[in-house]
Amino acid sequence: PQTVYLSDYKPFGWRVEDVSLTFRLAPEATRILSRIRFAPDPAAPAQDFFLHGEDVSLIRATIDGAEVTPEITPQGLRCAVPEGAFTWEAEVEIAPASNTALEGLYMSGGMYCTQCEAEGFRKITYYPDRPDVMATFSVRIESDLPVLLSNGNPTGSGDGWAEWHDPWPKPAYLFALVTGDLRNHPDTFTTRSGKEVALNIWVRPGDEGKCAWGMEALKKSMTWDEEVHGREYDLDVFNIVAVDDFNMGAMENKGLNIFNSAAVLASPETATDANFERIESIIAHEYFHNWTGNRITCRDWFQLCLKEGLTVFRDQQFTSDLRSAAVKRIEDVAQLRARQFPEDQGPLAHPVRPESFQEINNFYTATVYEKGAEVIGMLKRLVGDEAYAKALDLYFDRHDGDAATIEDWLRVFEDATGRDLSQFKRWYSQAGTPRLSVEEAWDDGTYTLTFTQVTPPTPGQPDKAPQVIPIAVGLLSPNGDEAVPTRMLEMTEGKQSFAFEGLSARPVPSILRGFSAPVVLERDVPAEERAFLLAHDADPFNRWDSSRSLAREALIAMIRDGAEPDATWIDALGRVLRDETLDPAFRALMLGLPTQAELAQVLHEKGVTPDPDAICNSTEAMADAMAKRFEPMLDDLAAQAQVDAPYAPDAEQSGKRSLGGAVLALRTRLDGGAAARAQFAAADNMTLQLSALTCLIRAGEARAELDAFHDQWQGDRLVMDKWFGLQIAAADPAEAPDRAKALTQHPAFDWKNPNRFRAVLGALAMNHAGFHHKTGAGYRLLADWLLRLDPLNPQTTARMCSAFQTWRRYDTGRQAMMKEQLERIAAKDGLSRDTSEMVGRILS
Ligand code: DPP
Ligand code: ZN
Repeated sequence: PQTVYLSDYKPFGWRVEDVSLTFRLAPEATRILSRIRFAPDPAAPAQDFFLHGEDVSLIRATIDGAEVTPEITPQGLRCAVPEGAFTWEAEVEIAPASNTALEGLYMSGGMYCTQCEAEGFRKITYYPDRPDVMATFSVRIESDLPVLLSNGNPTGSGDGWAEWHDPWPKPAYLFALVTGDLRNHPDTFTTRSGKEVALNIWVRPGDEGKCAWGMEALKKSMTWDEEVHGREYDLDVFNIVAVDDFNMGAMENKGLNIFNSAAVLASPETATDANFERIESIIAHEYFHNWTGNRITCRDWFQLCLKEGLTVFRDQQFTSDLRSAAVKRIEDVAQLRARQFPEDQGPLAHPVRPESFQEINNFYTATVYEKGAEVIGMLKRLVGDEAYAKALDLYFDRHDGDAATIEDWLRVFEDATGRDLSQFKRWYSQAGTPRLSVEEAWDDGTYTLTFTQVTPPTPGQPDKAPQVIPIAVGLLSPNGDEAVPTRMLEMTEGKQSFAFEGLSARPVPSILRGFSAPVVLERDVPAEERAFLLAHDADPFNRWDSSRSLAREALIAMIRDGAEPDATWIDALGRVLRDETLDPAFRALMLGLPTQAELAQVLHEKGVTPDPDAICNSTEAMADAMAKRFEPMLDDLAAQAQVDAPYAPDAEQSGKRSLGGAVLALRTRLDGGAAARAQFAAADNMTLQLSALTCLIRAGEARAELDAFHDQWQGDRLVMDKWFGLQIAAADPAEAPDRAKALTQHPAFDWKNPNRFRAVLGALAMNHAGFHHKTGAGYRLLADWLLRLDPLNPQTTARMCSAFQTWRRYDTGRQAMMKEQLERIAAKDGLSRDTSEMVGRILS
């Protein structure tokens, strides 16, 4: 396969003035007529006229009305063209019903839908399918299905047809079309300049009752972007469609967002609090793309983080404004450490702005998205909130309508603030997680912190230069008061000291408050000092992190040295739990132990080979010790977690329910499942039902409840995904591979549906000790299914190969077994470009 390099970027050579498309839809033979006006790009004239096109049959093509015979390749076509402007017309045929890759135009549950990001439009017709070619689109859809949707505003419709026009120039990856027998959940929104926008959520018949939350989230997002960034919506209508078969979460097509149904449909009976929160943030994310992504798009796919990092950062801010900022930050950092750190410290490590790829779909990663958002957070911390707002205004002013680059983005900040960001830019070009170590000195009223940063080598990048690291530090007095409030230290060198003067006593430092930079902080902090910070730190993130670190260290001592659970930490945690002034959601987070994968990650960072069974056993023993120790206060905590009002998925109620869930998990270790069984029987919402079921599965006591749950929910696809996933994710590791294997034989295991496939095989990969079962059964099962899915759906297959990315850190026996499976996949004839790139990188 061919490798594409950032450094090879060249403009297309023509501008596209206008595109008009006619779709005559039929499952096996859809005809698409295109009429495209091309004009030479005076800034970048080119010789070679090449249009992308894959899996499309050309019926005929004309230039200015005269028939032409282009040279067709598997990637597209080449054609001789006139010197000036010209009109290209083509008729092609495609087969949406046979499109199992879910990229381009495909069918799902009787409806037609599209997914064009990143390079799916070329499977619809011949076109310069690159984000820097922007054009206005007019679309005519001919079909006898009742609902016919495309981008922009509706311009006409009649029996069996509809027409749409999108006045905003856009790249082809934002094109969308949906046709089906759909039901509508309508609403309206009036923008602050008084324009009325029709809002619709379109779903399959029967799902109408699951749209209200998504609609509320959409209206909140529209208001937030007006209030915070002055960004208004710019069309007469905003459509969202829920689709069952979808490779990702959702897609920000202009005026026609298409969502995985799991990322939009919710009702209290069928969705958990966590589902509701996730839906709210994905709706916001896709809506925010209207400005950061659509009005300002990316010049090429290497700039993906320009829209994704920024839009994730925006949706994170939205959630922290609507809910609890402290809780949101803790959740985001926990996710970053769980998903991005392993990527950044393994064979798949790549810069936030990658410099080469074979298949761009493999770069929709935690690094581009989540680390990309962290980089923007750092920029905001370094320049300050006011300058950040000013720079964003300038970005929207200067680049509206552009296909922009990271250089453009940074120049806006340089121009708005006068700062030189050339060193900051290394965050975009250097892969790997910097490690930050700290030494402290105390001398006569002056306290000095000396930091050293080291970024380990990553594939293709043996040497790293120092990065700018904003380090938020506060100092506590011995009595726990804030002696020096949070100060943003700006580290620019490999080793650098910062002094705090005029202190009356040696302080205790709280370092990297709010997780001010995506680094690993390496500091051997005495347990008493962590316990002190756990009790007194004014920064909620660091308070949580102190507890997390204590738990981590206690668990590592158990895993490595067979130590007993650390009673000192458990007692310190108990004092926090008893503090009723603290948000229940925060207390629930404090009760959560590090995941087993995180412990494996930390052991690896310490140079220790992780033993999945020991990690699992120690975690169990720790949770048992916590349950015993906290037993006297469980009743009180459960009472504080009680919700008396009607169900609402807001921050307050969901915080209480998550504390209640954590308490129930502890209680189940003491009562054999009695309380969980009662909660399961009485539950009138999915959060309570599922938290009870999880406890029972972990206790090995869930047979009857799993059957009851199945019977109750077998008609609901999204709830059945939970039924499949949970009994694997929460299974006893010794049984997880067999359980997963048995479920792949279940009649409802529709493996061609990405949600169902992930529910089973993804859940197996999430059961750390189960996936790493010493027989290798977990590895074999996953590889079997990846091999089976690859010819149908390369994108989802490739994404799930990352379960193997940490293979080198385990013992030689497990390494050999994982390697064998990876090599078995790599050796498969006709393996997709997606999967072959992923497996190749993982093995390299
Ligand atoms: N651009 C989509 C999103 O992140 C993913 N295809 O919203
Ligand atoms: Zn996005």
